[in-house]
Amino acid sequence: MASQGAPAVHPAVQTSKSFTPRIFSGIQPSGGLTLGNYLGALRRFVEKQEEGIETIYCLVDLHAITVWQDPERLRHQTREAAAAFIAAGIDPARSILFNQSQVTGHAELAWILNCVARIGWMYRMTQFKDKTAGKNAENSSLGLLAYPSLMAADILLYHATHVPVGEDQKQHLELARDIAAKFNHDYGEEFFPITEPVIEGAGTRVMSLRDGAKKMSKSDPSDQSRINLTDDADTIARKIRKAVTDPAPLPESVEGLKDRAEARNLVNIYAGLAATTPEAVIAEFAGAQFGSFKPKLAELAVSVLAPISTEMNRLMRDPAEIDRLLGEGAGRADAIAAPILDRTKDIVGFIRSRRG
Ligand code: AQP
Repeated sequence: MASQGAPAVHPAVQTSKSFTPRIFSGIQPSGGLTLGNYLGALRRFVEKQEEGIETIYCLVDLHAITVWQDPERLRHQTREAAAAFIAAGIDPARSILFNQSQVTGHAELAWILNCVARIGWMYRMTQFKDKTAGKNAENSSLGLLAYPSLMAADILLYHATHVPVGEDQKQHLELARDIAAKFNHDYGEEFFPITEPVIEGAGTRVMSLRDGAKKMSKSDPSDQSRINLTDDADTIARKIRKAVTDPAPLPESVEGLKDRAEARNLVNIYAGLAATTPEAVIAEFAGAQFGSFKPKLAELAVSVLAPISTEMNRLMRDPAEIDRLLGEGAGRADAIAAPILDRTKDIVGFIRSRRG
C-alpha cells in the first residue's frame, strides 16, 4: 500500500542497481528560446551528445500547455525549437529529437506517477509558486500543479540516468528522484533509476537583463528582459547596451560581484558564451566600465548566436522536413519507452492482453 506524507528518499533503493548511462532532457516550446535556454540547457545537450553517451532530447509540448498556448503558435514554436536544437549542434541522427506528445507513454506514465506522488509535494514547488504568484492559484490548470510528475515521467520512461538542466529545474529533479524512489519502494522493486541532475558551467542561471533577481525567461512579458535566439545583431547589441547595471566599474575579483546581481549576470553571460569562468572574465576586465564591457559582450553574443539564428531561419523554410525529423525521433524514442512502460504496467498490476 502506498505510503502517505512527505517525500523521503528511500536509501534502500538508491544505489545498488546500475543502469546504462542515458541522458534525457527537454525544453518547453512555450515561446522562442532564450540565451538562458541556450547556456543553461541547449549547449550542455550538445556537449553530452559529443561525449558519445546516448542522448534523448524532447520538445515538451505537453508541459507547454500547462499554461494557455495558441494552437498555431504552439506548432510554430515547436518547429522553431527543433530548428534551434539542430542549429545549435544537435544531430538528429546521433541524438533522439522529438516532441513529447508524439510518444504517448509520457502521458501514460505520468498518470501512474500522479498516483505515486503526493499533492503536498507539488504545492511545495517554487516554480508552481512563482507561476501562480499574484494570481488565483486555484484557477491555474491542474496540469501546472502536476507538471513535476510529468517531468518525472519524461525522465523515467527512458530509464535516464542523467539530466542536464539549468539551476531552476533542480527542485523538480529532486522531486523526480523522490517519485522514482517511492515507486520502487511501494512496489518493492528497484525498477526506476535515481536520476542525477547535471548542472554545470557559468550559464546555469542566466538572469533577466532588466532585473538581476529574476531569471531570464521566454514567457517574461518584457522582450527587453531576454535575448532570443532569433534576435538579430542590432537587437542583441541594443538589449545588452540597455541592460540594467550599477554605476561602479567591474571589480578586481569575483567576490566583488557578490551584492551586484546585474553586474554578476553580465559577467556570467560573458563566461558562458566564451566557455570560460567568471574568474577569467574578471581577470580580463577588472576595473573596466560597463561602457566598454557591454560592447565586448554584445560582440561575443552576436558571434555565438548569429550562426545559430541564420541556420534556424534556413531550417524553418522547410517545416515539413522538421516534422519528418520529429516523427522519426518519436519512433526511436517510442522503441525505448514501450518496453519500460509495459514493464511498469506489469509491476503496477494492469492486465495487458494482446489486442485482437
Ligand atoms: N534563465 C535561465 N538560465 C539557465 N537555464 C535556463 N533554463 C531556462 N531558463 C534558464 C533551462 O532551460 C531548460 C528548458 O527550460 P524550459 O523551457 O522547459 O522551462 P523553464 O525553465 O520554465 O524556462 P523558461 O524560459 O522560463 O520558460 P517559461 O517562461 O515558459 O516558463 C531547463 O533545463 C532550464 O533549466
